[in-house]
Amino acid sequence: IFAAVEMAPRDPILGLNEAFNADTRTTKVNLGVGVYFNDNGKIPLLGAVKAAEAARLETQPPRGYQPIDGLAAYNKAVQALLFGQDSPLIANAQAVTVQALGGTGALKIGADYLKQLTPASTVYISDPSWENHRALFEAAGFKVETYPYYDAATGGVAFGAMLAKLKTLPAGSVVVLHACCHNPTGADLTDAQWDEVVAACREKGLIPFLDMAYQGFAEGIEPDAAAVRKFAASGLQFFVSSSFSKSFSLYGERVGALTLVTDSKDEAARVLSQVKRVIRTNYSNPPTHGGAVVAAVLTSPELRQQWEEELAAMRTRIREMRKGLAERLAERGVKRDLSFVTNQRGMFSYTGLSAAQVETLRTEYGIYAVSTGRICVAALNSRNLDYVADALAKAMI
Ligand code: PLP
Ligand code: TYF
Repeated sequence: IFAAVEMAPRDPILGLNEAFNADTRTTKVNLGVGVYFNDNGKIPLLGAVKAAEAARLETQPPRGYQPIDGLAAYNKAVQALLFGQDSPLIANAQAVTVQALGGTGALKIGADYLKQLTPASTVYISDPSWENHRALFEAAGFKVETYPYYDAATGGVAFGAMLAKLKTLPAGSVVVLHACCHNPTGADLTDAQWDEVVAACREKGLIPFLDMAYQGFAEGIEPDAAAVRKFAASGLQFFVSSSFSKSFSLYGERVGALTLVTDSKDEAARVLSQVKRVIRTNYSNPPTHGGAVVAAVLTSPELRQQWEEELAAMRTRIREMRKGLAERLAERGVKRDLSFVTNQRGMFSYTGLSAAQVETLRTEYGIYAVSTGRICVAALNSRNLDYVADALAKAMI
């Protein structure tokens, strides 16, 4: 049965890790995968997470099955992060949230459920987008197309072209939107632009699917939820996938959630029953630990405060690295306007480097970036910044 099986291509981002790990140069730098490293180049274990884990293990919790939709306290906390504690959507029980296996798992459950709801729809993702968006929705059976997004000339969003395209889409099209900290470009919409996107979704009868993988990495928990809040206030129905991989530094625990905003409590109950069926036939119910830890942090005033401070520290460090990189590139004679480096938000920057230049960075310097020119700014630190700036400046001049 396996004789004719062909080798599948490696994931363009996760595959880089293997090459990086095999590289023996001590100066190597991994700017490929989207992971936040601290200034010592380590994936942090947040103090709030450590405290919640210690408290949890102390009680030696039994390992029974979770409900199909996961931990209720967790799902409730996710809704408060997305919509704000006082949201009418929460008061009216109009939103359904299920715990999921990371943001990826949330997208997959959402995609599978959408395929049942609206099988003939086409899914539109940004050009460019996180590589896995296309693969996930295609795997769910959808045709996937793109809408214009990135303007290479400005390092910002090609908003006119994006909006014009959205306005041409047939009713019932699914539009995947990055709620903040766009991956891979770091270019986000302004509040006023989000208003126009919400209006276009309403006018054209589109199905918005917001992907929130970096809440807290741009401006803060509340401001980063601006797009989600605008959709929540619009009265439209929509999907949101949440990931806590980065914001809690819990990558391997697979902590995420899928939220569906419906029209009424009654509708929400029916939708939940169907989403549970999708989950049951995928993996039955989610794992316990990660969701329990995140719920414990979010529901304890002290741990929540500690987490917000730790998240702010990650956000601030990324900003400093952006500033440091832009300054060093300018000092090294790069003439191009570098404001895009500091204006782009979240973990990534789109450098404009070609695949060949990225290849040179790897072979000559042991600096790993995605072949599209995306670098993970959150992997820069005070020790590798000069080295990376030297190499990048040579490539950019
Ligand atoms: N969506 C986007 C835009 C991402 O960048 C990521 C990154 O990992 C994900 C979803 C997936 O999140 P997770 O790692 O929690 O599955
Ligand atoms: O874009 C990134 O680097 C992160 C991590 O299939 C990631 O989102 C990359 C690829 C992938 C899953 C996660």
